[in-house]
Amino acid sequence: MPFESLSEKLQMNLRRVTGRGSLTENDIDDMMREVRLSLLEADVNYKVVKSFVREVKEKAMGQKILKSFAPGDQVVKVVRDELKALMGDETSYVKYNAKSPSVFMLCGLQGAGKTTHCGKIASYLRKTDKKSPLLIAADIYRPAAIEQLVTIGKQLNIEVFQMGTDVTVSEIVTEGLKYAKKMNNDLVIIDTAGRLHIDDKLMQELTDIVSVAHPDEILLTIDSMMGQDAINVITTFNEKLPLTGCILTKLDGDTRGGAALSIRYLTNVPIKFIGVGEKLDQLELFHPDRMADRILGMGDVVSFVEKAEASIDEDEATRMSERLQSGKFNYNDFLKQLKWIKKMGSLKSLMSLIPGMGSKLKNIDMDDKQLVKIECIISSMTPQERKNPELLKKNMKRRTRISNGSGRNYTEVNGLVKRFDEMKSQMQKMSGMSEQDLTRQVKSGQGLPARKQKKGKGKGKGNFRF
Ligand SMILES: Nc1nc2c(ncn2[C@@H]2O[C@H](COP(=O)(O)OP(=O)(O)OP(=O)(O)O)[C@@H](O)[C@H]2O)c(=O)[nH]1
Ligand SMILES: [Mg+2]
Repeated sequence: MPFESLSEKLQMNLRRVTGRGSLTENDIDDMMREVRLSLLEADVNYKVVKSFVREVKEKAMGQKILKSFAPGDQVVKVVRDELKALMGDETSYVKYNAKSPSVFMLCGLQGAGKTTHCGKIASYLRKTDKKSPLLIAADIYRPAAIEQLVTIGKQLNIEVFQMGTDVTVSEIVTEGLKYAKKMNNDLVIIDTAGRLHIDDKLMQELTDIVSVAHPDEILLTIDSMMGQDAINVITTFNEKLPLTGCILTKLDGDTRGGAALSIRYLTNVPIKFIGVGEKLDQLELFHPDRMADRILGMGDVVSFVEKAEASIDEDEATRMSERLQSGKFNYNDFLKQLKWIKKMGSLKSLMSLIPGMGSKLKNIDMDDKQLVKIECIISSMTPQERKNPELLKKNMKRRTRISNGSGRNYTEVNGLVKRFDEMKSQMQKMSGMSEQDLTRQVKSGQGLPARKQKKGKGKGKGNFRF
């Protein structure tokens, strides 16, 4: 698997910061030093690495992130987003001609995968876009090349147009296009000859085909095993031919994958497809976002941050965090937190993103039924009571009224008030506590706040109950 080693190393470095409630510039510097090394080892071009590291640092050091909730997780997301940006941000799809047929031409060095990918792409687009493709065999230097394309055509049940090896490629393409019109093929894919090195004769031939066929797509196949040399090949081809994209082949091999991360940034040629095996269905559209996720393998963290960003207003979150720390936290804030949690979906894993809770309460269990109960009880409080939790302390009359109004029994209301107070004071304490202190506290059996100690249950993680 390409990227395996890169992926492992990046994850190892990033896992160190995930879930962290606070990050310093030094932490980010240390992390980025390691990230830089991992990228260079994966054969990513040094210019690309340099720019990548600069961008990530700049964004990660931003006050907005350092001061936000779950800064560690947000840094992971910055890394993901920048990886994606390196690879072109958006998926780049093939473009068809309004006039039929659309013409695609594949070119590239010897053995890069042109002939195979003519078949793969034809079959892919027949399936996804209901195209009716015709393949043109324009590699006249090896008789075997034509046979290879014909065999692929037979396997896929796609017609191959060929005129042998005794005519010029321009003639073959001209006749092939006429044939496609006659047969109502709306997509023509031209297979061309490869060379060991780029030479003028090859380039001239390709230019001839371009002037005859006016291709809508000129796709360069690049063997991903080439590593950094790929950049030179693309640049040279692109000087002579207006490339519309490239196909990165053999990504299933033991390539380190660096080319995938360097091509777009250095050549501005988008990667449109990736070849992931010898079989004719082993072709994928290239999606920068999915590739970034595949490399990083930390979709969990990234999607938390995205969900949290979507459902929590950042200024509101900062205000909430300050209220918590200053002890002004009331039932309104609490209810707001619960609503955020609900909006975010899955509960337990998202606790760490709630402002003020940080990663410290990650291991607390709270089930969704509890939430509904709590919401009921708080909704039956008067606005004054919600704003000022003190009013409920030692006030049986108010609690009875709330119990009647919410349909929850008196003990439950009592429980909520008690736990709320405990939690509030514990959170205040914790906000000044380091992660180590907290671990020590949990290990020593003191437990986490608002936790009912039950022997043998939850392995010391505690249940968050009201
Ligand atoms: N593993 C793997 N092998 C591939 C892939 N694409 C092509 N190949 C293999 O690579 C070899 C060369 O592929 P071709 O399609 O013949 O390459 P070409 O560019 O047409 O080669 P020439 O016509 O000789 O220039 C074949 O054995 C293919 O099966 C891929 O994505 N993964
Ligand atoms: Mg070939």
